[in-house]
Amino acid sequence: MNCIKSDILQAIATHPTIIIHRHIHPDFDAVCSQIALKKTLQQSFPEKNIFAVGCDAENLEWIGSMDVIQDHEYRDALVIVCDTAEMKRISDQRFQLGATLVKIDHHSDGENYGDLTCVDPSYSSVCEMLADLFFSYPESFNLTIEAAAALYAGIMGDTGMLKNGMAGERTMRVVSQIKKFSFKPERIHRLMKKNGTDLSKWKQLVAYRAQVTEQGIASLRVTKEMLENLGLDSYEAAPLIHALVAYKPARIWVLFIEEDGKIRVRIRSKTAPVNEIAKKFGGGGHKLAAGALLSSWEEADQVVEDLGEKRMR
Ligand SMILES: [Mn+2]
Repeated sequence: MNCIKSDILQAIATHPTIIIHRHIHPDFDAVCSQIALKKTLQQSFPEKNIFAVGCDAENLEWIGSMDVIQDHEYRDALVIVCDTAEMKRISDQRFQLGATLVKIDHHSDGENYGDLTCVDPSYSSVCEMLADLFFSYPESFNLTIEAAAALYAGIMGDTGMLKNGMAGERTMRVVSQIKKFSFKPERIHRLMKKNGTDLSKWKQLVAYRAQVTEQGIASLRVTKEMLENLGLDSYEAAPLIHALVAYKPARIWVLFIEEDGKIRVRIRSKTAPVNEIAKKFGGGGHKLAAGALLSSWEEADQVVEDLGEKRMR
């Protein structure tokens, strides 16, 4: 069924749990629409359970992180899929487990899926669609600064910073409404630029600083001091994991980044499952991509040691 804005609001209002998906290999609009919807629904419907799921997107983590949820959460849930034209491209195929499925997309040539299908190619982006929905029902939706910033980044992403011809009159109108929230566009522009696909800027750092153990575990430790020298914050340095995978041949890759007195670890693996070890250190994730927050560099050594033992078995 082709749906209108009020149908989306109705679907949201009548489900206790809402799980938001988007496509694999996410771009700005995919993750930004997902996070903006999650934050807005959390703020507007505090009694509901709201989750955003899908594969990790480290270079977009500054927008918001993904939730790791169990299958049973899908019972009675409304599943909303953002920015994804075809079902096979939906990240986390459990979207099918929900009670009701809604597609929100702006691609004209997609597949017709979902109990409700909201597709309108006249929008530049799904973020513009959501902004229009939120501003159409101000009594139902409460935006936060984080949600506004994510909507802004998603619109900037799909319109090429308003330069690629996708931005229309409505785009400009919602951008001006979003801008009433006091986020810093210059920070978003900087983060968008830094988190493009150009990994070559990290090549030397990986070459000089990464270590590989006999067991094939490549690790890179980014201290607070290194971050300062690089002029980055801990989120901006997250894409280093891609550079580590790209430039350091190994079986398992481990990136440690110091943040606020703790150490964020990201683990990627070619074949050996690594989520159990992430779980052991209070984290989680998927079989080949997991992470945790550690309290010391000694724990970081322990992670590398444990991964090495796993490899030997
Ligand atoms: Mn899009």
